[in-house]
Amino acid sequence: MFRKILVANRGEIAIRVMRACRELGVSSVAIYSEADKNALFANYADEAVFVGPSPTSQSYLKMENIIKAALDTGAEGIHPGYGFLSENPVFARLCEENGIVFIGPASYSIDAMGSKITARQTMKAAGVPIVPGVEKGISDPQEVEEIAEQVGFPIILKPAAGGGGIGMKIVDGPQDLASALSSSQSIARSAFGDDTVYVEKYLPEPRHIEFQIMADNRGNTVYVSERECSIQRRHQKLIEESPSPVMTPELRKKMGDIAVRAAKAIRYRSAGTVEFMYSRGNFYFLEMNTRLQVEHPITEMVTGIDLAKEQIMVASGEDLGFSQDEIEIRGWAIECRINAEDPLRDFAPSPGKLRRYRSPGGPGIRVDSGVYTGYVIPPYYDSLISKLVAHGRNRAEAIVRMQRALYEYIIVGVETNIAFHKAVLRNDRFRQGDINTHFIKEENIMDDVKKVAQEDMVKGATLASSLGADTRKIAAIAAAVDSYLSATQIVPGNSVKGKS
Ligand code: MV4
Repeated sequence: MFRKILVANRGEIAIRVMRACRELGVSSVAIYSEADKNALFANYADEAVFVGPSPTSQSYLKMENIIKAALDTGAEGIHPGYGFLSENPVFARLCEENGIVFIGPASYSIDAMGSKITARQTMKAAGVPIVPGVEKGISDPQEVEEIAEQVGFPIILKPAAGGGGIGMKIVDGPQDLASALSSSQSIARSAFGDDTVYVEKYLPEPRHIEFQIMADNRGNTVYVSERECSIQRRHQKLIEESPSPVMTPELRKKMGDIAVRAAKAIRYRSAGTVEFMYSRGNFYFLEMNTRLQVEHPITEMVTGIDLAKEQIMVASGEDLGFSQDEIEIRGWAIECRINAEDPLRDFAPSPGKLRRYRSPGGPGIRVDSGVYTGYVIPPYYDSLISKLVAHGRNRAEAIVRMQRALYEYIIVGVETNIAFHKAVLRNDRFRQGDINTHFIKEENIMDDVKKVAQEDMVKGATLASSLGADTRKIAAIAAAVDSYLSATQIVPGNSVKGKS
């Protein structure tokens, strides 16, 4: 086992990994930027190394500084968390070259999943079902049209070097092909420096279901249940749950075995996630993420497996601590990503000082966060305040527990997306588990977000009044809120337009 690990990340995931280190008796080293000098994670670690005068995310991308920090402190391993350098094969190789263990997969595996086209080729060769389409870059509209005639419209164009939906174009017929292709290529060129685009059959109303993989150095590879991540807005996941409402034991085994086959095809080691698109009873490989994901806590809550500790143990050379048959799913877990964003202003980031912060607790609640009362959320990084996780015996109990936890959450000083989560959790279709990746638009969730915000405001004013606060002031606040909300008209497409 390692004596010391450097965590090359920030915020909640840095603390999450440091907690795993502490439980394993491993000393932890934080790296921090100017903007994070008062952050909780930097103070939680046993040691902290300043790596960035620049208060931007560049500090967490400067490979040489991070390697130097590890060598100077004697850290034998580096855990990259998610984002930043977590899926950068150059960094993984740099660690290896400096005799530092990259706590994740071998750089070969990261390379293999880096390009969406080579990933599709590799998966197809391994017998993993992929979406009908082609496994090479296309640049000629005529060629795209021939493929579309084969697989049938609608099709979707995807940048090979991309991800997260950037540059994707859904094409309903030949008349839109040429313009869609050139648009997708130019977005890919500017966003990824590579205009290679490939084609897939467009799947109607797909669900995003992903399988957690855990593998050791000797090839022991298991799937650690699945997660449903269909509640997403502009490709940003907002609510995830495990297990998936659509899963059956038979389908779980079928998809899980395919996910293991995908991992073995690239000699995977460590924690990873195989993403599938599920549509009308069929499932298809979408991509594989070669990192520990944001939403890993829901898997930990239903299986009892500590994925961050398993990653560290496997990276230190130990075999997996369990076999496939020993993995059991107990109950249900839901995660809400609590972001400092204003849902009434098109989810605009809302950095700033947390004047008051009190996180929920009680039965079945886990809060992974890196903030505290008085902390200033910087504008340079993602807007994640916390991951609020609720576990129950079944989905209904997990939902009502999450609603109770959201009611308890006190965050004063920045806007948050809590009203969004309340709106989804009270939606009948959501409560029936009938969701897909277009759910937010199909259910006009944003209209209900406004109602939730107004209800909360009235409840707050009523409570304040019953506690003896000055009712005149409350009336003035309520009037001001009303005029603000009426000024922000929610229009289709979730864009919020103030009155001209
Ligand atoms: C798809 C798809 C339908 N058919 N692929 C890929 C990235 C992921 N975040 C969403 N992606 C999709 N891939 C096929 N063959 C539907 C989605 C998708 C989506 C695509 C474009 C615009 C918005 C979307 C929202 C959810 C899912």
